[in-house]
Amino acid sequence: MKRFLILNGPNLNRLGKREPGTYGAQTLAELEAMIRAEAAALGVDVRFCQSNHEGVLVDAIHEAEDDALDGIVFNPAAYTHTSVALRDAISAVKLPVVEVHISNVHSREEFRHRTLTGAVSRAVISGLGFEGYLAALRFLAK
Ligand code: CA2
Repeated sequence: MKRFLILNGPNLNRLGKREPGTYGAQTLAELEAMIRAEAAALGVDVRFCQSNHEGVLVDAIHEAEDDALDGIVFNPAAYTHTSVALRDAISAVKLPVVEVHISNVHSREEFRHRTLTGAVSRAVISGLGFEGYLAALRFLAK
């Protein structure tokens, strides 16, 4: 059975609590339940990690490779636009990473248009809401 890491970056633990206009009204727990249901339908295994700390996210990427997972669905959140460390971590592993953003970063502030991590990811999905995570998982599961 293929195995995937669903990795979420800073502040995404606050989903559903503020800014519903940008990120929707559903919580991280509800997002994870949706992904679990999709994984069951696809016949794949998923594990989840959310952290507000850059180094923890770097370690999670390395561990996914060490554990021979088959890919990562990654929303680096604000680190998307700033983190050379996360970009290097993605480059340092062989497994495919699909970057997901709930909002369309290209229709927002200019500082969100640049994605350091997306440039070294297999693909970037932005603006499909929670559906983006499911689309990424479906792609990786093929
Ligand atoms: O659209 C996305 O998924 C983002 O990765 C979300 C990040 C943002 O910095 C990126 O530019 C785009 C922010 C996540 C913050 O999540 C919150 C959730 C609820 C309330 C406040 C923030």
